[in-house]
Amino acid sequence: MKIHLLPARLTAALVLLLAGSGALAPAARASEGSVTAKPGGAPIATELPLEVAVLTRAPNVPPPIGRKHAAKVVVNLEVKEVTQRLADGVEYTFWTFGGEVPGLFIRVREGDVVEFHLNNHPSSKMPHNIDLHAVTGPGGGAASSFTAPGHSSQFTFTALNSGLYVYHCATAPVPMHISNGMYGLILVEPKEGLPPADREYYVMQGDLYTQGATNESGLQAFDNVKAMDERPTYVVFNGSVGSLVGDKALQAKVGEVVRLYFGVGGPNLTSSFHVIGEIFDRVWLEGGMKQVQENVQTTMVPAGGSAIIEFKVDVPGTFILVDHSLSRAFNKGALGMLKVTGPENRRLYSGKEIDEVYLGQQSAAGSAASTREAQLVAQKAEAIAKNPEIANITKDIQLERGKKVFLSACFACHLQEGQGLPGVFPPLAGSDYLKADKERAVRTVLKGLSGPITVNGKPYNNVMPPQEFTDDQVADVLTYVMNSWGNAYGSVSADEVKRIRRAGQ
Ligand code: HEC
Ligand SMILES: [Cu+2]
Repeated sequence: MKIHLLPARLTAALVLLLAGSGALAPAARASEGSVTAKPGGAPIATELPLEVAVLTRAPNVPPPIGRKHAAKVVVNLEVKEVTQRLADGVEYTFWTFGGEVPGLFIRVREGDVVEFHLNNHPSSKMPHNIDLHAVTGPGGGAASSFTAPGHSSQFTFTALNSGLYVYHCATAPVPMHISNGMYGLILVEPKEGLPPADREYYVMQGDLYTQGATNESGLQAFDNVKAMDERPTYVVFNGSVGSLVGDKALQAKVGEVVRLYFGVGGPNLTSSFHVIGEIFDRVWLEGGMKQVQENVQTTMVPAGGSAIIEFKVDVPGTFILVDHSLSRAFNKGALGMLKVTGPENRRLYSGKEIDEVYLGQQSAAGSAASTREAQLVAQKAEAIAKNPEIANITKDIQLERGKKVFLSACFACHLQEGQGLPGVFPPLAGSDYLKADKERAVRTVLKGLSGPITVNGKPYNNVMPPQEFTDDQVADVLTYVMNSWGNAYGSVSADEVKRIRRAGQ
């Protein structure tokens, strides 16, 4: 890690300061070709042939480089904040390098000059940057890449050292940015290249901290207390539970050499990486190029570290990728599959598929059951919503839940009886502005509100910050507000909030 051990706020200020000064990492030590650094952050001048990097989504890896000379490689990486599936019935707002967790795989050659463009999508709510462990220079590029939503940053570095390197966001609070999905791998191939392999795959492990318990349904928010205590609710491969299971399993044929580029984003846990039923023929330890260990059962990969793992598959069947700290695999999601097809070899192994009993709820049957359960829960919710008697009780529960949310946030400004403060905070009780437009009220809570408005004939021109709540909580609090202090303005459902949230992204 190239992050200074400073309090979060100071680090952010530092990063901003460095970004502002446009200081370029002194990474431009000439290695090959004519490479010179100009002062003041100007791009590194070079006569090298130009190439645009092919970036791939996990579990795919860009093709081997094949070049015998250095090149100037342009990398375009876009940061996007996206809400998507974390587990069956569970959604999470991921922050991503390229719309994917892990971030897109980058492949260059030792000695290449890399011109890096980090683009932060206009819909992002947060600024982000990038620290590539392959960079020699302050913050691994973080100092030159702090990028506000709708902006782009550019910096250039020379890939001096070959190896498999982690990259990650280094914007404060750093553990939150990483946990939310902001990590990936960059492979710097040695000049002579790597030995050929029949299959190359990209797998990365990360730990997530949700406010709800493991598998609690709905859109889940980040839980900072669990993160500080290093008590993850999920530990996953490639961004979600089941990302490498069933028809998304990795594939190979008997006799092929499989190579895994494995990394750990963390932010906190190390991985005891193991493939059930295989022995790693070779492991490039810690992602370095010199130490290649043979016949490894489990390789230890640190947070912010990597390993290159290679093995020939000799018999058909399903091989299970795990973090051998097994509660993480069997209860929190760190489990994937490699399906090998081809002829049996009875001399090596007598046959019989890996046991469903061994895999339990993580087996194909188990994961089908979770999917079915999520469907049934959705059906039940729909049936309940249609039954008027249950609907009334449901609404009462919603009002009580909404009141709790109101008392935890809104009442600080709008006051206990929703009466507001003349000229400063508009009233919610009897508000014609609230009554007029339900969707606008949802957007107000999700995104905040500023600028001149008129409520009950009186002008207000102040700022309401966005409120960080789940879809359920937003629906509950607005339903409460719309049915309290004499208001009778109808109700809001979590589905409506979800739709409006999506539309606004
Ligand atoms: C930090 C203070 C603050 C908090 C907390 C706050 N608001 Fe507001 N709210 C405001 C201000 C200020 C405005 C007016 C903004 C403007 O002038 O453009 C406003 C406007 C509104 C409006 C539209 C105007 C109206 O009176 O109908 C609604 C609805 C609303 N807030 C609901 C909520 C809800 C629900 C919560 C809690 C989830 C909440 N607010 C939390 C300050 C706050
Ligand atoms: Cu970030």
